[in-house]
Amino acid sequence: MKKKALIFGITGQDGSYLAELLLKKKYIVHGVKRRSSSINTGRIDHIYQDPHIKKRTFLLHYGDITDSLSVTRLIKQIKPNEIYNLAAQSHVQVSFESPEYTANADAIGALRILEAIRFNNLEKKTKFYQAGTSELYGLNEKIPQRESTNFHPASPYGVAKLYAHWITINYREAYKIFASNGILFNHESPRRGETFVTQKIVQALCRIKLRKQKTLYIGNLYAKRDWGHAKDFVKAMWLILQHKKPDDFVISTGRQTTVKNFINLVSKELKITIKWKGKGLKEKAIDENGNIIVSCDKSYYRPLEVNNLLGDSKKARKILGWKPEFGLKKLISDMIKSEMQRISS
Ligand code: NAP
Ligand code: F7E
Repeated sequence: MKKKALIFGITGQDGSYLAELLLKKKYIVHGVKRRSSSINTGRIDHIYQDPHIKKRTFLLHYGDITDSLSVTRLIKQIKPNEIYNLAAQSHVQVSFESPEYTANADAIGALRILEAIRFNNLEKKTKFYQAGTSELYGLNEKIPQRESTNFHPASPYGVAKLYAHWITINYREAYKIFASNGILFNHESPRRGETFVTQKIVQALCRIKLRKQKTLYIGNLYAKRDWGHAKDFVKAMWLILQHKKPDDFVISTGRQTTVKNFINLVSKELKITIKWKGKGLKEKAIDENGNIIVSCDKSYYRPLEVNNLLGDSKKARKILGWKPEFGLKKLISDMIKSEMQRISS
């Protein structure tokens, strides 16, 4: 019998790569998409339209993680072997502006799924993966951050994910559900949302290269992130649910880069020569002809910043045998290639 997986957040960056991975592994993949006023299936249309994937093995359902009835009904109908909860309001800065919605989706969303597993008596059948985040570490800058590092979230997003992390552990301990947390550090790809910093930088610099845009406006240049490729990270999600017992794992590359250096690397790859001048909000990158290529804009600064993230994924590497295949250079060249194709088409 084929295994059945249910992915909440199938239309997102990770949902789309995870669906591809599970279909390759011969799962029947059910995905939950939410109603939106414009089409939100751009990242998975190629799967749906692929003639090699029989319609019966990739099925989409309407639902919403803030709607208990739809969550419970879908889990009752599908009775999945594995549930991946990737659905979230995933933008840290937006969470300061929509804190209540972020809590409802990102914190209580996890609870709704866990309760639905229990309500439908699926504790022994259904494994649960919760999409945790390095944002849990927040203001704890003691690096590298690992499973035993104290959490100190620094945004409504981080605080909501902290609840989801602990409710996952609580349902594991109280009801013996196979429920695991992945604590994933930043991961990017050509399918990354356009308002996250890596994609924003790649898209802007590609457009500047092609003279379709003049300047990239950016926030804090000195935040440090441990950036990996989403393709590697969805493999870790699957491995976490294949482990013999439920547990929590940090997933990260173990390499750290500043936002400023990410801009330098993308510029170099695109052969845009830039020089940095000024300090603070007046810091700018200027090209050989004196054009301002990058300029700081206060509106992209957050009420509270997470400055220093660097993960130690030794546990996952040792126990799950996971390791990333993509380095930062390959990630950047993938993102640039895909953006250039997108612009030219
Ligand atoms: P993403 O691209 O923003 O995707 C989020 C997904 O959640 C989308 O499919 C979105 O649907 C869906 N969603 C949002 N609100 C929903 C709701 N109320 N009901 C149902 N679905 C809803 O995020 P991602 O980068 O793939 O990340 C996947 C998960 O991992 C998220 O939980 C995120 O918080 C977490 N995470 C991400 C990273 C990272 O660096 N990427 C690191 C650690 C943890 P629409 O397409 O309709 O918006
Ligand atoms: O910001 C700085 C910003 O929005 C990265 C989500 O997937 O990863 C992601 O959260 C850094 C921050 O990602 C701009 O202040 C500067 O320090 O790309 P980001 P994030 O906040 O790290 C974690 C692990 C998740 O779980 C989240 O779901 O870049 N930054 N200038 C900027 N950030 C943005 N977005 N836009 C700027 O213009």
